[in-house]
Amino acid sequence: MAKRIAIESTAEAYLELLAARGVEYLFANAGTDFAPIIEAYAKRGAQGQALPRPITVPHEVPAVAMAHGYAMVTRRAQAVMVHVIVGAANALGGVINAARAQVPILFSAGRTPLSEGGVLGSRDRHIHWAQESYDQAGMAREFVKWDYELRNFAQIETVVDRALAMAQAEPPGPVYLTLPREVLAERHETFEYAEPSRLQRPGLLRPAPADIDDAAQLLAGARNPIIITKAAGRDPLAVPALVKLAETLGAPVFQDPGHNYMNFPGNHPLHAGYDAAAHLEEADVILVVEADAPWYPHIKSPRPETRVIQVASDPLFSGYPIRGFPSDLTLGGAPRLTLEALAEAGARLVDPRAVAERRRLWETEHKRLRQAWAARAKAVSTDSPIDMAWVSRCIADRIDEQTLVVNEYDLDTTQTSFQSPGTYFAASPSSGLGWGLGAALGAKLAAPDKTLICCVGDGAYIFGSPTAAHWVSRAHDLPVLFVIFNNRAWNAVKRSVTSMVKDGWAARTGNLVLYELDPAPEYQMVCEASGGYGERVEDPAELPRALERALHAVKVEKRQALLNVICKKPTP
Ligand SMILES: Cc1ncc(C[n+]2csc(CCOP(=O)(O)OP(=O)(O)O)c2C)c(N)n1
Repeated sequence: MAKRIAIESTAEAYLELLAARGVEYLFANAGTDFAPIIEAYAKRGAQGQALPRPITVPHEVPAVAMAHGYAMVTRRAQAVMVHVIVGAANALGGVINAARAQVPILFSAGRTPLSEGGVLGSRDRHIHWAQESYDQAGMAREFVKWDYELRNFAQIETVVDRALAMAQAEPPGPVYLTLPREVLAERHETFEYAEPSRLQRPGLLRPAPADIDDAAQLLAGARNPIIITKAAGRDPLAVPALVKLAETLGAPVFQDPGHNYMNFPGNHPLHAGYDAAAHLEEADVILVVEADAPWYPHIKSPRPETRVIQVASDPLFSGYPIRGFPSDLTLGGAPRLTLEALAEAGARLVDPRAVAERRRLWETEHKRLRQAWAARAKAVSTDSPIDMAWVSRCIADRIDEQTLVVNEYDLDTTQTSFQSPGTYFAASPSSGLGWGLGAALGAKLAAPDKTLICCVGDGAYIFGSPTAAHWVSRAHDLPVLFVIFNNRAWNAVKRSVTSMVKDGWAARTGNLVLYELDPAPEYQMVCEASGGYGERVEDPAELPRALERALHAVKVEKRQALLNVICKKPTP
């Protein structure tokens, strides 16, 4: 059905269309390029017309991360708008994260005015010359599924609908739209568009039945099949399908250490922990589900005769220049549908006695692991400075079905046990630091009734533009509990030196540079400065009560909280 409305500018038509297409939020970090957008907000606000809610985010890193966090919870793309080339450059790390995590975002930036005079919106500030680049989208092009510059009013419906369909079609990802000021400012009186959109994105695809049969036969005939996954849970409905398949085969499911979604219930007897490498040699068939790097060939590989089946929305990880993992059977399409089909076909082929026998063995291994993990936390529970395993255990003890956890680095997932899909989210495989704070705020916006716990290293916290993030929390009423695992160091950097060269110069001399974060600020005061609850925690025995106090602030007082937990510092 065609809808016709009165408008005043292209910017107004753009906002009308975003709202009509279900974009609820515009995460924005503004500049002079925003003048027509801000004008249109004022006009439509005065007249009570529909708008994506404007969310000011005073740094681009949390702005993009908020859109990422919102979309990873809802699976719906929201809009981000930043200021021309400079804002886009600040945002780029977040765009890379969204691309590698397959999260849809309508990323946009103003474009400096095209004309030097004569048109409404023409250049009128000194910055308007230097802020032009030859190819504004070029800096992001490798990491977006589509980019375009809005050229005129007539194409706006096509451009917005194409942007949203491209971003949300499987596998999803960010798209990039640049918006020149004069085009946005152009005067118009009416706007007509189709409602609902005439450009619906494609539905989910499934592999051909013959490929499913081949894979099911391979899996059902295996003596020791194992499953490795990193991001199956990006689609919450892929989780029950994975459970069904694992049960059908009696096969263990290993989470990649960098898993960024809840993929498999933590208390399920076939949840086999995080170390598939230890079992690669025994496996005769490996099913890799949405895992970009299921093992590290430099350290350990499966036996050459082991058959590998890869299941993913984009099983070749086509954005990666080099990726050499074998795939004897490659199943594209929606993992949810592939896994269901494999479970169904596999059920007809398996030997139930062999399945029961394998399940018994893995169940024993599951219990052994859980006991070992619990014992480890207990063993360090009184250590001072605090051990990160103890912090993780204390947080895990306070996670209920109403809790969502965002983890950028230091929460030790051996201490946690998530049962429901969509309750745990970690950094993108690209790991551009600074994602956690914004992602947690975006997730809270998407799920206001949930309790959000955001776990970050002190390094990750600094990268997340904390003053901006805490400002957003207060300004937009998004109470989140932030827990800093404060080891006064970039341990990841330190570890990389000693794991690459075990007894090299750095290890022998103890002269390890570029990894320390001392002297550490009183991070809790940064949160307090934006009206939040802040506490520095040094006593391991006090940690459970400190968490209760912080959760009280978040849940009852409805304000953000930050625990600055002083952890063991890695030594050279
Ligand atoms: C934007 C960006 N810059 C640098 C890095 C490299 N890097 C990876 S981990 C890390 C340190 C993280 O420190 P912290 O959050 O304190 O966790 P820790 O390593 O101490 O456990 C750095 C600097 C990165 N991943 N992203």
